[in-house]
Amino acid sequence: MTTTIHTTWDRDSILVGGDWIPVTDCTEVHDPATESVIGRSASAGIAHVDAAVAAARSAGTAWGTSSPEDRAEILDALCTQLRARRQLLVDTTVAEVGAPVTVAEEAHIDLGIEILASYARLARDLPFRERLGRTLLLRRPAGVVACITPWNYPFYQLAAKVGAALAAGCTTVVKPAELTPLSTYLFADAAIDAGLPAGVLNLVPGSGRTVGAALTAHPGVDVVSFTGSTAVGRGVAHAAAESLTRACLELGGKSASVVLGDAPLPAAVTATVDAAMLNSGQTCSAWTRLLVPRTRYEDAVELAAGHAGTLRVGDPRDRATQLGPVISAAQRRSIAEAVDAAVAGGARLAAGGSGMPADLETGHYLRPTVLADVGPHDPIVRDEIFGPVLVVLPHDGDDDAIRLANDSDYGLGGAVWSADPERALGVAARMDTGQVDINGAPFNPEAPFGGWKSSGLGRELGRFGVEEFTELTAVQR
Ligand code: TXE
Repeated sequence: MTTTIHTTWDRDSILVGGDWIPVTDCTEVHDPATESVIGRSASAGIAHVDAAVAAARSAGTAWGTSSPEDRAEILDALCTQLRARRQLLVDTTVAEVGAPVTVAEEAHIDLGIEILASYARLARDLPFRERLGRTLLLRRPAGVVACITPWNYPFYQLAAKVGAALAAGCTTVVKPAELTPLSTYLFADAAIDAGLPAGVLNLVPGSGRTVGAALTAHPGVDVVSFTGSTAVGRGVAHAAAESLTRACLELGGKSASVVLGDAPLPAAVTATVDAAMLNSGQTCSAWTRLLVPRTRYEDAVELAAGHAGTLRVGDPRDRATQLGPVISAAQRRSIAEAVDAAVAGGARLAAGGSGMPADLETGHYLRPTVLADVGPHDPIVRDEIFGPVLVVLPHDGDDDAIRLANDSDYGLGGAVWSADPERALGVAARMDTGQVDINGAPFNPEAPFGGWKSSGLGRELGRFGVEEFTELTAVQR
């Protein structure tokens, strides 16, 4: 195994069938903190998509029939190669996402590599052949997986999709978000150095409307794995339905953190604020609705506002920074407009607001914002804002809290806080959502991740994530 680390952020090629092919169209990559150009990425066209899918199909025969142990070894080697590039991956994530360096380290890069390592374990442990009475059940690779990733956690999302696909024996065509393609190039470099056979991973950066749409509708693609907005996700599902291509969709969220009457309020509120503001609020499963007992409402608003006010916003390269900028000027504008509209509609601004932090002039920054006195039908309570914005609502007991938590188009994450673990579990079991954390339990990278309702279709991570990329053949004997 050799390790050749390409440190440049000037990447004008696509990866097809193991070859880097230069393309004429490129797009600039910007740093959301400095607003300056930091690099370049290739922008592929439709013909490149066709070539990438063809390369993935032709590599599929050998990769799909390789042993799970061989695939696990390559995944382990990929982790080793990525660890050798850890600092570069962190620097790249800070630069292209604007994530604070500590968040880039833990939540983007280390967690992404941990997830890949878990897929290596699963490739070894999963029953790809299983007896069911007289039947031998074969769990076989589904074929070519198109992985379309977003800009909020580009490396982590890529690891979650590609790792599962490779473990299952699928080949991949990857399209990163236009705003954040650079860490995906580093992933591809690492895959090559790890000895991943040519064509198993193909990389075609480019626009969603051309490359993304072409992949989604491509007859050579067997599964589309998409993370992004609910609006685009619906379009992906439509296009995939034409050819009955399987679509795994990880979309938006508006998750509730439910504080029950017996919960320690300060711990529950501060943890909810931290979760809502993680990655500048650009986390699909963020707890963006805080539901607290009506009798403790004012205390909760004060605690939330006080804690939000202590969070340090600024240069993502400073280790003391807790919130960096949001991804783009357009994203900043849409968040600020949502906050202004809420305030104009009668919401109380308990912390933050739509303006820039006083000490910052450049960069797409916002202050951590807490809004109170909002109603369950207000857009700020129903819509995914995807910025550092938390709303606080009162509830009148456990049943009412569950009703409010479930009164959402989304169902991705959630939390319950209580001094009584059984009571918390009873509430969690009635929340219509993909994941619920009780009393701040840590993230489990092997637990299924995905949504109910408009939050998507299918599950990522762990064995459930691998199974999304398999087909079943039941052999009767
Ligand atoms: O997402 P898009 P955007 C939400 C969040 C955010 C909003 C808009 O609320 O404010 O979406 O972000 C590709 N066919 N999330 O506009 O457009 C695109 O190139 C196929 C939540 O950036 O959905 C990118 O690679 N693909 C989310 C990916 O889809 C298409 C994370 C996501 O971009 C396409 C990101 C098409 N027609 C945004 N059009 C989460 N669930 O975490 C675009 N794409």
